Amino acid sequence: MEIAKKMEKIWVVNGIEHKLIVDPDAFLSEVLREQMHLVGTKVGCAKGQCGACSVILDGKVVRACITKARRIEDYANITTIEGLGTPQNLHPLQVAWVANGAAQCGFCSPGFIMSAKGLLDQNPKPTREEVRDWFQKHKNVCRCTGYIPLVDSVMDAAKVLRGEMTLDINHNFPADGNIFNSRAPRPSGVAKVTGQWAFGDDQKLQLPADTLHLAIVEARVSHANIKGIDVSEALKVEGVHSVITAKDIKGKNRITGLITFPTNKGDGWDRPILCDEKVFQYGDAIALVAATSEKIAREAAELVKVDLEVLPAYMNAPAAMAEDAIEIHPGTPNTYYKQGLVKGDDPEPFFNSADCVVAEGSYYTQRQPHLPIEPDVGFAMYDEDGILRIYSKSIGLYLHLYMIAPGLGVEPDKIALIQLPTGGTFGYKFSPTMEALVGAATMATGRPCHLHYNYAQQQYYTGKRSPFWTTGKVAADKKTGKIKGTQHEWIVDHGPYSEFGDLLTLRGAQYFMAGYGIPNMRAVGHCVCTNHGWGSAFRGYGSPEIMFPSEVLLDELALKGGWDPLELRYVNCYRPGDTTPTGQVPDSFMYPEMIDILRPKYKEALANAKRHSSDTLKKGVGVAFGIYGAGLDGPDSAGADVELNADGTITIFNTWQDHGQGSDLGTLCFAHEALRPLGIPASKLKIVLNDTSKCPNSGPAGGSRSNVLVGNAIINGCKQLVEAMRKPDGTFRTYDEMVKDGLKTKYNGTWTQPANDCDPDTGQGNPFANYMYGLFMAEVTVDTTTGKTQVDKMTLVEDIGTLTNRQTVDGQNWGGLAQGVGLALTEDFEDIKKHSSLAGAGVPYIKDIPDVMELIYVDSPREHGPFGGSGVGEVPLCGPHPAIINAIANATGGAFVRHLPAYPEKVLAAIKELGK
Ligand code: MCN
Ligand code: FES
Ligand code: FES
Repeated sequence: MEIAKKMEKIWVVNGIEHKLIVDPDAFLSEVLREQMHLVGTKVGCAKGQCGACSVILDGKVVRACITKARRIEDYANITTIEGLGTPQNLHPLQVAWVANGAAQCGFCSPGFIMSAKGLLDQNPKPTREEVRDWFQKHKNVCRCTGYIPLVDSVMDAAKVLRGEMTLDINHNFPADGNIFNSRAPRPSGVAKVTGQWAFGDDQKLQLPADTLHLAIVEARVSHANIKGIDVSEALKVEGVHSVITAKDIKGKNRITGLITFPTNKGDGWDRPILCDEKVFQYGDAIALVAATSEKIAREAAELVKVDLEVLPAYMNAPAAMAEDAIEIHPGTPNTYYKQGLVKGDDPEPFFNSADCVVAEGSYYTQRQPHLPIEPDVGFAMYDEDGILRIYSKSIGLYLHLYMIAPGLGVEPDKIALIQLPTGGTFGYKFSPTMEALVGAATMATGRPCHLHYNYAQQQYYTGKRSPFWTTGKVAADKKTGKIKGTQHEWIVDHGPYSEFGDLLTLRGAQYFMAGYGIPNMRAVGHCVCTNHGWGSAFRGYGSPEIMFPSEVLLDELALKGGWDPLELRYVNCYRPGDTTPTGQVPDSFMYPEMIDILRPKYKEALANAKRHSSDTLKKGVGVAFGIYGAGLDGPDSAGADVELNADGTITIFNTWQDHGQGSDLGTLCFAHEALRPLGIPASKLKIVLNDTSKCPNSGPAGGSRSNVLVGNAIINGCKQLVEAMRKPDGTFRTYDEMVKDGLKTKYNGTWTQPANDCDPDTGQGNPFANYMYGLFMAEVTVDTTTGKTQVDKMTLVEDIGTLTNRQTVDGQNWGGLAQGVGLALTEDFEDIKKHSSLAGAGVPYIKDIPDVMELIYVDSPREHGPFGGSGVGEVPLCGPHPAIINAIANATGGAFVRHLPAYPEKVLAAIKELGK
């Protein structure tokens, strides 16, 4: 018999003495969360890299996930977020976090707030730089906010604590109560900053005692045939309930990839729920162990033996396209979708014309990892009506329902999907991840089943940004700089699963040279199946991948033609009479005005760069456009219900899924504005979001579509209700009068965007009703001895129509720009081992992100936007990386890094190349 030795500890937790029996090797985070149920302390990386678990131990900020219980002395004082403030009595740091919109998804918030408390206890009057140094030292990472509002909040809280200012959470709430187009804070703020917003792993501890915990039996190779699975040893482990394999799945055991175009050579049914015949990528789920705890399930999963015939693994597109490569999905060629672009005349004559300057180059954008701080999580259970309810971080609840139901073998009306409070997705949850796994486990066991990925699994078994390999050519009139024609070819490495691969490939036609009125364009793109991580949506979805070659190529053209890069853009940008690459009339023509706004700042930045460069520290300035359509292609639509309640309140129902961008606040803003005739205060509006059994289909929260699509649907529903309530004399019926007059009290609002699909051969069409436009400027310092680049400042001039909420939009932009810095310089998921942690994959810490990111919005209400608004979520990530690469080239006299990320060695190589 093995004796499980424990230890007695007496700790003072949040001011109260607790006698605890602990496992000496347990981490403080485990004791706090699992034994004391203090789930305000979040665990992200569990490796000491993200600071989500920061608490104060005897006056020092520590990361609880790497602090062993045995090392903590008796009578140690431990303060967690629960001991800092309560919803009724918030600490000034928590107040500032809410008032400044610093909690987006909120997963990092408790850790940051505890870390900041540790700083202010020591230094009541820190400078901004000292705050940044502190968060850097304590490894606090935020993936949503770009860090600026977090530093603002610490500075504000410090002033409050010093008695120099007062602040309450409604500091930014408009005096007239009209929240649309204001800086009102989001309703979920208080729950987030007190650690009470219960994420999926927090909810695990609240599930009934008969819940089973799952672990995945993972593929540890990238391509193989499965010859047999032996689960006998795993089943012998005490606490193991069952091991689920493909044989236990009732349906077709496939998740459909939803083919968009008939020209796709695959059928979309290529992703197994549990691998049956083949392994297609590292980390693939081969079986699930269900046990009484996650620990037991994980240990037993290691005992499952899988007999594999290992096959050659094609880890990038060129390898999978080689002539001797076998088909990854037998029967479907590895290159399975082709997209063309044919606009105007053949541009070839311009490439050979003496009147034109021609530039060309080959570029690569990497497999960027999303790096949310919260790893993937979810669970399933049967309710009393026999409905299989699946809870996850899904940002496409209805979409995923239809993608997984046939594979599981369950009728769509017998399954419901519900979104959990979500700690960021940045698009990876546009793909189903574990929904079908927890669903299959509950169907096989009849019990609630919970699954929690560790951070390595988050990295290798959720989708990534698909790498693009692009070659492009552009010809411009020698005298005027006017672009005459372009040609490009792009190859998409989409990993083994086809989902949305054809749609992603189309983006390569829609956004190459978007923003410029170019008459003649030719291009072809291919989508390729490989054995590296599967491709899923990532903020910008195709645009950052293709605008990188496009916007860097433009700077290469400027250098060759002797033009200033900003002025070359001014000459060519959209003006009335121009059309987009797909032949559509743009919905806004603000670029000339945006360039006029930026020009003086650009000139000043160039002058500064010249003035402050030294022999080895070279400063440079780069600009770029970034554009994205706010919607899914074609006649995309959304629904939202609006109901008048007996007590006079009004409830809005929709599935505007919340990554952290703030669908709660967005819903309230639109509803309040549309219901203004009723004079109802925002406090009388209720929201019911993100449960397919209660809310209509609002479509996925991807393509920055929700502000436009769901916003318009909410307005439509509210207008229907207002009209029904209106009496002939202009006053409004009460609930009782509506019932008496036989009128409905619940209305379904809908909206469909006026758009049509692009053609797979020519790429021509009017795919979106609303676009978002950005003009980016990066100021950088390049150390020419090490190749290291520091981004000193970002400026973004943006045209996104009317703002629904200024604080939300600022937060979206700072966060997106920060991810652009990572895309340009540090982030990748290429080496499966090295890149399977947050730090290993190059997540930007606070000192990697500039503290100055200036945002300027132009006034340009949209015809088809809700109260004039377009989207915002993705546009800030469409152009920062080419602006940074162009700035590096500007600093170094033309060293263009064409292969991302621009690691120091690549910058040095590009500088060396210049000398040749
Ligand atoms: N908004 C606004 N005014 C506008 C446009 C938008 O105030 N003119 C607000 C909206 O009300 C919403 C937010 O900005 O609260 C984003 O709106 P929108 O651009 O319509 O995008 P969605 O709501 O559809 O959200 C999805 C989008 C995408 S596609 C990704 S990826 C993304 C993102 O938003 N991932 C995010 N933002 C994120 N933010 C956080 N914190 N975490 C993520 O994972
Ligand atoms: Fe502890 Fe990341 S540092 S969870
Ligand atoms: Fe910081 Fe989402 S708010 S990670």
